Amino acid sequence: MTDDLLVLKTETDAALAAAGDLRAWDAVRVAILGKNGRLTGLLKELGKTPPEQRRERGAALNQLKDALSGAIEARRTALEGAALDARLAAERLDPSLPPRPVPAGLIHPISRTMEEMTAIFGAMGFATAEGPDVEGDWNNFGALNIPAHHPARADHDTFYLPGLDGGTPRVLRTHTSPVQTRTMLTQPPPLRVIAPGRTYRADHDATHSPMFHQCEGLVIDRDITLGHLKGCLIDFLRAFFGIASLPVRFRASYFPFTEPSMEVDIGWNRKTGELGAGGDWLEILGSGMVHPRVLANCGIDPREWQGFAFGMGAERLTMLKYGIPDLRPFYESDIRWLRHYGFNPLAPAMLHEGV
Ligand code: 2U9
Repeated sequence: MTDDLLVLKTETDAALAAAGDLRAWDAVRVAILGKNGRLTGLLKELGKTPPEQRRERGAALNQLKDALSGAIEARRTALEGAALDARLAAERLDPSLPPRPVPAGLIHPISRTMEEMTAIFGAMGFATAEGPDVEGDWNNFGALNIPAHHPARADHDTFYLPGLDGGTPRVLRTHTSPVQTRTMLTQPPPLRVIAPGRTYRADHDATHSPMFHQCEGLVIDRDITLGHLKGCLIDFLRAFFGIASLPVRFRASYFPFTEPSMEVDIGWNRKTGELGAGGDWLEILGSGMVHPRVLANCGIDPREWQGFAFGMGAERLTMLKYGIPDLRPFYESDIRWLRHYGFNPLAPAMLHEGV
């Protein structure tokens, strides 16, 4: 090998040895084998070599090219191995270490209320049922004895959506009642279900949100009476608010889907806002015996089966239970509000006495 080729070999070996990572290695590779690299330059000059020396020079250059390519590849393998070793060392896991305290998310108060309702009614034997937010007009209104021009429709401020294939308009459910409609149509009685979920009404001010949460309940069996309704709701309210002696009052009312219908009040102190005593009454939910026409609409013979139903707003119950004064922050995702009113997900909800 001529001197210039020996120099190139020595300098390349030194540069490769000095390249400490793959980026430096690649710079060496390009400087030698690249389009404008030193070896590439020598190969291009071969044509200018006098013909009598060309054969020998060509063989020497080829030999050097093989040697340099081999050295460059060997260095790459070594650097990649070292990089992998370093990564494995840096990322080593010790599964026996105790968990680090991670910043935990908090349970939204509405979720907490829905979980508590599910737990309390679940302990009384209620199953939880769910249904779609977008409903057919009949499931949301017709089945519930609210026909097309019934004045109760006006109270519901309904969001309408176009019908499928030009059919009747669909609605964003204005209550979770269509879940019970679906349950009655698909499951034979006796039934005991609650339907917690999102509901929608075109109403937006300080005390109304266009999306809110309800929990409704339905019991269908033989020989169900108003006494069952009263006992069930009194037990629920005392368990939910954690007040064993909470006063509960039933007041005659009207809903198209129940007959008779009753609104339910709990005792509180209007001045202090304290629940339980104080001589004042606060409306908290609605209820009634399922209207025979609703049973018949859903394929259940009202001469054989009776039932009761109830409905409550989760926001209202949550605000009263936790002393939350304003409805709007429920939906604003303000992290300071959530830190204040949220619940630790690792602390299970306590069931109060009476359940
Ligand atoms: C079927 C039959 C009967 C559900 C009921 C109420 C009374 C009621 C309101 C409470 C506050 C809605 O969120 S709110 O504005 N609900 O007063 N709901 S009885 O009755 C049904 C449901 C389904 C098949």
